[in-house]
Amino acid sequence: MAKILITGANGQLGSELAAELRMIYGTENVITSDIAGSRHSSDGPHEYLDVLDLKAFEAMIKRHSVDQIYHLAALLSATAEKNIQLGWDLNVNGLLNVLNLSRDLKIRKVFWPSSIAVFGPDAQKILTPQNSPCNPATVYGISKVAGEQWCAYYHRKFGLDVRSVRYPGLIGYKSLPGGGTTDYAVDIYHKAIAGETFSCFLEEESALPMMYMSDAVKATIDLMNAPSEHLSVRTSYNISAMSFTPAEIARSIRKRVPGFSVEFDPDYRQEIAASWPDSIDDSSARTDWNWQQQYDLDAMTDEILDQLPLMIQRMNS
Ligand code: AKB
Repeated sequence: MAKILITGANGQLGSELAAELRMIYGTENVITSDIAGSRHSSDGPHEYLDVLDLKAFEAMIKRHSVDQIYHLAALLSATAEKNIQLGWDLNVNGLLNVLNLSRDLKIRKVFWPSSIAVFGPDAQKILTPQNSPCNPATVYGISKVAGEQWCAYYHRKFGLDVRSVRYPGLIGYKSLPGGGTTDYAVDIYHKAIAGETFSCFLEEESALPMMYMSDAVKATIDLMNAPSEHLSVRTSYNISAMSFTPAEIARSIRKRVPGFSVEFDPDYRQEIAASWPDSIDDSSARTDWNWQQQYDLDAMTDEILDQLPLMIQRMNS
């Protein structure tokens, strides 16, 4: 039976991925860790871990006989832009700790998230191909390009089975994101159900690739379960599900919440968004490990508008 460690598990992706992995592998076989938030979890084993603390990291892997790591601890794009040094340290040196420990302690499989942020203004904007130039305009993007190259290097040089996808913006209702440029697409649903006007920090027509959280969890698990010999990409796979502008998500919400209004007040995050692709070509993922999303924009909107009020009610009761 696998023994899995998730770093940065209190984040938006980590909390949902942990729940799914615990369903598959059993609660006790998935250890969650994080530097932020609660140091304990009633959902299963959880410990405090700073991934830059190599000794503590090594001790945790040994203590739990971990054989798979999902390394999610990172700063997202908007936060990294405000804290360049921490963005680099956490995103790159944290990953190097994972890669070195995984090689030395014979970890069987590693998952590490990259992002559409690896692409910059010179990449093809529409249906950006897997091998488009990676010349990012952000600290976060630079850290992801470096990370992809480190993953490919450790695979080539040491045979480490490290796998990765370039996530688009991830949208879920179970927890709030922190520090991303695509976060507006989560916040907008909260304002819609509260009956409030949403102030959007991106321009009305700023298109970005996006994905519903349950598709992101599915992609992660599908990739980790794929036979190693099927994987032709050892940097990171493009994956895609949908692409929309703030105006389009607002229209989708208005089908269910007719009076919903949005104002546009773009800030520094608009420049980050403008440097990223509008949409992504993910044919390598579809060919190599049968990637297939389940949600489009309206299906996602329906599910979030159904589930979010119930979740808020549960949290308040
Ligand atoms: C962000 O906005 O920083 C992330 C990402 C696209 O990687 N959601």
